[in-house]
Amino acid sequence: MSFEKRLEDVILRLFDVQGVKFGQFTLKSGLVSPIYFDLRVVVSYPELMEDVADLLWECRPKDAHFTSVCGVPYTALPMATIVATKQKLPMLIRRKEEKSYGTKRLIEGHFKEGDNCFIIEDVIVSGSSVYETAVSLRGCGLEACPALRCDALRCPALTRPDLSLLPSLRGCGLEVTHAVVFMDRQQGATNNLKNLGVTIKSVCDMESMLKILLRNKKITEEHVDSVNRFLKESQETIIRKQPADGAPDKESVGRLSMSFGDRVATTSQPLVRRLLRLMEEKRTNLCVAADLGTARDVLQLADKVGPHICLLKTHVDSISDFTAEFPKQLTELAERHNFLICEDRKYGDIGSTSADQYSSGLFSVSSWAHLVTVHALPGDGQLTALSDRAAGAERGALLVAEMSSKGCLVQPAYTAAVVKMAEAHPYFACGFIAQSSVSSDPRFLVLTPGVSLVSTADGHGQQYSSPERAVGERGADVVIVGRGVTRAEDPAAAAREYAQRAFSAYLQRLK
Ligand code: 5BU
Repeated sequence: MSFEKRLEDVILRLFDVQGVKFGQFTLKSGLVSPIYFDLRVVVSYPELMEDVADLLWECRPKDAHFTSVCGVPYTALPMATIVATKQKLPMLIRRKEEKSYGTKRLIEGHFKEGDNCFIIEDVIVSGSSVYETAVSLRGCGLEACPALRCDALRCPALTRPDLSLLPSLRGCGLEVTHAVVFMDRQQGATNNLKNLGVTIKSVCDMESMLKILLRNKKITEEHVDSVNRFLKESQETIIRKQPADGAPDKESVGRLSMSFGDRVATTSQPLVRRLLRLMEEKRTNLCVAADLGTARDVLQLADKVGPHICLLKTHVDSISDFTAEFPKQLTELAERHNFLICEDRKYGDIGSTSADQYSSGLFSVSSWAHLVTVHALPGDGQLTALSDRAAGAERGALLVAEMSSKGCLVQPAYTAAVVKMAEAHPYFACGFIAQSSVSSDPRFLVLTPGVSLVSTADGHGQQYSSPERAVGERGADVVIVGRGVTRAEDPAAAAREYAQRAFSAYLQRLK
């Protein structure tokens, strides 16, 4: 029997056992809906339950390789169990009760770093339950992972998703890229989840279910009209966090409304995790652009501003007396003051050339810079080439999505394509250099240059705004300040002030 015929048969049987109801129903999101789709009933009808599970499995993305399956508790658990046993696919269970990641297990079942777990869910409205499950699966392993405290964190599993090549380190984060749901209520979940890095496939949506029920004279045109009216008015759902007591809280989940600390669990990219933690703990989201001409000056500046920054940005090819000693000393300062280093090299050539520039030559950037900036222009071959040269070290790239300079040629379509490229390479792309909130994905950092409290322009195209504007209005996570600090009479005091103002703006944004 064709998929469509089997779906029709399942929908009609579900209707007969009251899996579809019409009336007034308050959904988890607070919306009052004229229709309720309730897959919980299938546990009483084993054949129907098996048919639902079979349809779910058939809708999985055929080009992706999954190493485990996890049903969102509780309704989807039996269906995930059927899929797991029929397909001989290991299953994981996410505990619903545990709120924090602590020492108690949040995920039951055995898994290893980089395993790609495929989520099964019954119904999606905003997608928040799938999101919570994805966060647990992505983050839980890492929190529990002893590798976090040692060099094992550098396991290739976390830098490239090539599962077949992995050594067997236990306990790192799971990849979650796809979920299959039975019913998409067409209220924004697919888009919400896409922004969080989870692609959704659905067996059925409201529209096709209503068509089936109408065709078979189970419902009337009035039913269809009332559901369509409701759907039209309530398409823009947002994902809400669910506190332990079950009541939705007010905070929506997206980059701008999440704290740096909460975002740690949304990604398994080790450098992003480290920087988010550092920013939260050190209470700074300031990057100083150390644009000075000699190694001594850059090192002196780094020592002075070190206590106030999360990141130091360099242009090493502007340092007249660069030697291999410079990165060594800078690394010592970074460790002493707890900041990371970004070389603003803006690679932009074919992959092979950029990779050579990155990992060899006088500067040997890959050996010391945690982050590098990259133009997306050449295509993503450049990203994979750089990532290969990073050779499993804790490294990443920031993609230039927009520039601060007047007359910059970047167009919105280009920026959107840059964001897409990062989404396709989350193991190496850590975020963006941008002037606006180019992505709401909490896995990515947005860093904004062109910040100053003393100038509005520099006479050569640079355009400045304040830390408050950059963070509060434009959506920067990190502000990049160069001359506002380097040319200040007291660079340490200036850095302190920029850091305080940028971090206050971030705290204000969270409110
Ligand atoms: P300033 O002195 O605060 O203007 O320095 C800004 C730094 O950020 C400088 O190192 C630039 O190379 C860097 N930058 C920028 O200003 N604008 C951009 O769009 C990008 C980088 Br990308």
